[in-house]
Amino acid sequence: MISGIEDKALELGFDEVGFCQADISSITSKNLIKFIDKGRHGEMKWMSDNLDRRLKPVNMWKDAKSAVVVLANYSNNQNPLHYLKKKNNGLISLYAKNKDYHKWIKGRLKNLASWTSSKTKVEVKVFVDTAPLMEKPLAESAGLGWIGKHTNLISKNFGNWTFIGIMLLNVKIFSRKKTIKNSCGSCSKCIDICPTKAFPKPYELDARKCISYLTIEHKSHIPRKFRSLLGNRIYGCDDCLAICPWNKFAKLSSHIAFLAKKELDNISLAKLSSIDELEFRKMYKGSPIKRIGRNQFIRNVLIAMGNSSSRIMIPHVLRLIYDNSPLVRVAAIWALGKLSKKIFNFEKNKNFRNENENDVRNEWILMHNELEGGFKNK
Ligand code: B12
Ligand code: SF4
Ligand code: SF4
Repeated sequence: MISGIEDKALELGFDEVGFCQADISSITSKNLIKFIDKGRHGEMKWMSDNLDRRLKPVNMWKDAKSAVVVLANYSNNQNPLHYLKKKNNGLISLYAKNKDYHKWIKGRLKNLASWTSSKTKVEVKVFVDTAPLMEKPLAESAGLGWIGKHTNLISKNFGNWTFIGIMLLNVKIFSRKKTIKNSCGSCSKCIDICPTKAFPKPYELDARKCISYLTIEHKSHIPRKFRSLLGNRIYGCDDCLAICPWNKFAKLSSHIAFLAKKELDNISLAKLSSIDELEFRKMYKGSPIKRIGRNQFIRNVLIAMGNSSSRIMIPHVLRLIYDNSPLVRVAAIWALGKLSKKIFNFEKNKNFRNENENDVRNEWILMHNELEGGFKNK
């Protein structure tokens, strides 16, 4: 049965397949509890809401006995670190430069599930990302790689650029691959490069500080202390993955769905800042970016504009001071303050009095204080 499932999964397009018990170690479960207790999941309330189910696969499906773990390689052969210097362009993380991987993986896993049930009497359930399952520890147990100090799975076939998907079975099958020894050694490149110091310790991440969380999962204003550190990253972050020396094993993905789509890659911030709701939905149809919505996306774009030190951004930022969304207005005020103190002061005098939203009024005050110290509330 194992080789049948493996062959079918590879035929469906997955790049690597492994098998393991549908269980995670008690240390892993304890670490997840510590992560939640410390509040490191931030606004991702779904992580604490379904904690019980997340702790063990059997808590989600009592008949689960083993797991088929699949990897999909999404390497673009690009080094995202090079794009950090292009400050007038928005940097989207590698995984989001084309189609939404959830759909890609789920479709194929469902196919694999139907095939497995039709060929055997086995019951199956499929999962990718959104389900309360700890995918990385399962992939590690299935012998597909090791969890590095940056907390992601590293594959000796594909480096850092893989997605994980899981299919649970109600029968016992055992891994044919040996677990892979952790090969991080004394390296600490991922910890050192992190712009927001999001790793309290190696192998531990405080999601609240991670740019991936701040730009994607965090729905309200980005805390002021992180804004400058975002640079031009407007959706996700790849720094800790990109610096990892094990990317020497990365190879170009064979899946067109994951290769960078030209019109989504490296786009001018000025151009992005002008898109409205309709254009946003059209532009990011089928991409994971669509899920954050236009306002949150423009919030991220504005923070990057503020970090660009480029005065050509000013007219675009100015227009967004009058946007309907307070989320956008706050980011626009911040960006304007970063780009021109003179124009900021002029606009503040014009707009502060008419602003009804407390968060936005507060941003005028805080930015003013940052630029001058003290604020006259006229
Ligand atoms: C929540 C989540 C996030 C959060 C938190 C990330 C994280 N490291 O947990 C945020 C939004 C920040 C995020 C970011 C990213 N994510 Co994400 N994410 C998830 C999700 C949904 C759950 C992960 C989870 O359970 N985290 C909870 C903590 C406890 O887990 P952990 O870090 O793995 O914890 C282990 C150790 O770090 C350690 N530990 C953790 N905390 C503590 C605390 C103490 C005190 C101790 C001692 C130990 C310890 O023990 C744990 C068990 O081994 C998974 C999908 C899934 N269902 O598994 C995808 C997933 C992990 N993400 C993925 C990706 C691709 C990313 C990004 C690269 C996207 C991007 N480019 O922006 C970044 C990478 C950032 C990073 N360095 O991790 C992939 C990773 C694939 C791979 N090869 O590993 C996954 C598996 C999705 C998928 N289906 O492919 N993600
Ligand atoms: S994804 Fe970026 S912000 Fe998040 S931990 Fe890695 S380097 Fe830090
Ligand atoms: S950069 Fe170094 S420490 Fe970090 S995951 Fe890669 S090998 Fe491990």
